[in-house]
Amino acid sequence: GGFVSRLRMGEYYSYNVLVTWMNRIAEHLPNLAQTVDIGGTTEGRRIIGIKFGRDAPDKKIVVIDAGIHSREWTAIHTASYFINLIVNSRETDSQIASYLDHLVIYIFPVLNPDGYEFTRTERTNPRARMWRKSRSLEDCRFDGIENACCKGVDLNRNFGFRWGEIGSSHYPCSETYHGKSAFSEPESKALADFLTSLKGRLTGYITLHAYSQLWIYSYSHRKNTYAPDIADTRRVAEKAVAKLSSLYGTKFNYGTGPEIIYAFSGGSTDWAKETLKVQYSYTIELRPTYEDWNGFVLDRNELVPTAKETWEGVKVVLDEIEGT
Ligand code: ING
Ligand code: ZN
Repeated sequence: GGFVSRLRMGEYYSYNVLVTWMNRIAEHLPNLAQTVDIGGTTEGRRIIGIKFGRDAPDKKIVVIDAGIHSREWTAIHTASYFINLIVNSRETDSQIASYLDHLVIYIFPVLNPDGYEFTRTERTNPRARMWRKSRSLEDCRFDGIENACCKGVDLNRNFGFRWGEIGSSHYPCSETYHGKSAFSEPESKALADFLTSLKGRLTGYITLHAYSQLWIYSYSHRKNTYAPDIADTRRVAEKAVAKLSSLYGTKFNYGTGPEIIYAFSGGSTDWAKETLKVQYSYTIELRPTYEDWNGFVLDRNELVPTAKETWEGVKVVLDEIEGT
């Protein structure tokens, strides 16, 4: 059959299907896209993303990722939706055409493919769908009763800014285990090394999570601690959530972690802001609100609207970067 760049949206796909799809896009549209491999995972998978836009030394770069937490399938769907939209609307949507002319955009739909495949395929453990961490090999620590050993590191607690300070755990069996040391995990190290290689041109870094309807900026380890350009960061966040709401009325809060959800450290966006001085470094928590008890499992008919409204917000950031 012919080349089909369009993936049917509103559904979940295996990591293999997503990678095969990205490779086909790159193969058939070499002037539009290339795939990138930033490193391997604990279980030996490759972390693959797609790069849009012709590279040039003066072009600003935006990186969007999802799936650092495996159970957050809606984020993975949203990143896939962005890829699908860029590929299939590039000739009909002048705004997307303009982004492709002026920017370089990387999208990594699944940063933690080991965890994602575990949530998809593990049948004997009924809690596997709710797995958040990587699938790193067991670490052990005495918990007061016994030497407790567990697999998996919370990759969004493993980055090297204020690592282990707050909102994470040194117990390997915890959901928010921060790992043995900063960047002890191949997945977080791969992303950090990749982002570092873009230094100077990396102007936007957006990581998609679920859930709580939040637009989070730096810094999240302590209240009233900001980067010097906080006024601009806040202005763009406010604008983005307003634009996002305009589609279906979905309300997002914006602020730092301790302002709107909880203090935590070792996440990717604070590290990118502090170490790489990324102008727009945002963590987005998609639908639903935190009041939903089972927000990782979204009704399928909400998947496309979730992605669409998020794209409205992301476009605000892209427009700022394109215009600056
Ligand atoms: N939420 C983020 C987490 O890593 C977060 C929350 C991100 C808080 C950034 C503050 C700053 O815990 C999810 N859903 O993973
Ligand atoms: Zn998350």
